[in-house]
Amino acid sequence: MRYGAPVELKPFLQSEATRLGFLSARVAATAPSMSMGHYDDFLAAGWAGEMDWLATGRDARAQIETLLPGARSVLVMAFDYTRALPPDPGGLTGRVASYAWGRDYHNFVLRRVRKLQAALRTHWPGVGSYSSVDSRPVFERAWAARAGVGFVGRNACQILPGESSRFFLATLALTAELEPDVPIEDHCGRCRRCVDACPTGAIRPNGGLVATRCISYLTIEADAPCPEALRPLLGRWVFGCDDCQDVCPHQRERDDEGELPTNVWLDLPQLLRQSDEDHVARFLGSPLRRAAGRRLRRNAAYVLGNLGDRAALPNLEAATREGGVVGDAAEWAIAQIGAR
Ligand code: B12
Ligand code: SF4
Ligand code: SF4
Repeated sequence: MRYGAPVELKPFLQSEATRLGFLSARVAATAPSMSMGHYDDFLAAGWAGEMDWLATGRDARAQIETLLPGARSVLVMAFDYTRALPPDPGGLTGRVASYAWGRDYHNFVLRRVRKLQAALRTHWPGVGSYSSVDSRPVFERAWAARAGVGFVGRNACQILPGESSRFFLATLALTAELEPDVPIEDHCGRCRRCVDACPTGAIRPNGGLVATRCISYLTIEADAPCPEALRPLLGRWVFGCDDCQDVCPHQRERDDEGELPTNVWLDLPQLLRQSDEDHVARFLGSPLRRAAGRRLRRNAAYVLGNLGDRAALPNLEAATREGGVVGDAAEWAIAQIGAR
């Protein structure tokens, strides 16, 4: 058999993936091995910042066979999360990036991949598999690019031309050799909208993201205080950022039907007063739980400083007593408000 697996396996997996709600499911071959040039340059430039797990997981990303011995193919799936932005309530609120609204995608996307794995085990018990949704050392965007799920946008996102980049990636490495799909060509052309729109200048005009300048890194991943020069540029982002996707022409109209998503606009004084325990209880089952309580309190203080409203002063003054990164952020915010 040409591809070393029953020819029906690929269409079976693709139709199951569609039935499970995935927008796209395409195949990449594991050979030749993954080119790690961009990744190594990224690490060498120090753009991983505090995300040391990007360095420790580097070799597994280069050789998926270390995660699944005998891996021959990777099925790469896209799960759409496009939703319309609910109206801005104004006042002392901060905005959350759309990928983190509502329930935690790590759970509901992975659950679907596990169902696909169960179907695979039932019908093809001899085929080994290894799944990943964001939290394992798999080079997901590179597999997606190789499978042609989307093209690599200048903003570093995988983008389905004319459709969206608002989708999660899920991968299923397989020991079966499936017919690979082909990559899709660049669709950025001479567009530079994301480069111009990025508040912190994190997107390099010729590609590559300085992650340590990205608001998503600064608000979610970094424990350290945000460099002072970047704090005003956070604007109202309290968790993640969508600016480089919002301006991209490859976004279709967002569906605003159905229930309004939760955790879109957060009340900042409430966030600032929230203890670590309250944080864990409130954001159970939400991606917001990933940022420790103190990171969200710190971010809330930065955004309050940017809003410049004196009504925030009592909460900020109380937050200075916490000291550390939160106290520092609260003092900075008070000075910002005073300067106005
Ligand atoms: C670390 C990480 C981050 C970091 C660093 C992001 C980055 N660009 O490296 C931070 C915290 C900043 C981040 C932010 C976001 N992330 Co993130 N993140 C990851 C994670 C865990 C690893 C990414 C990684 O390996 N980075 C290292 C660099 C080298 O890799 P890369 O960007 O993936 O590289 C590709 C391209 O950028 C390109 N490239 C890299 N360098 C260069 C240089 C040149 C010159 C050229 C031409 C190309 C090029 O080649 C690579 C292969 O295609 C993945 C999940 C995973 N396990 O892979 C999710 C993942 C990439 N993130 C995701 C999401 C949703 C986001 C945010 C949109 C969240 C938000 N709204 O705040 C932002 C988007 C920011 C952006 N513009 O990229 C999705 C992306 C889905 C998609 N459609 O692309 C992923 C795949 C998670 C998932 N399973 O869905 N993220
Ligand atoms: S997510 Fe925001 S800060 Fe990060 S690259 Fe995109 S626009 Fe810039
Ligand atoms: S905004 Fe323009 S340059 Fe940036 S990713 Fe979209 S198409 Fe490419």
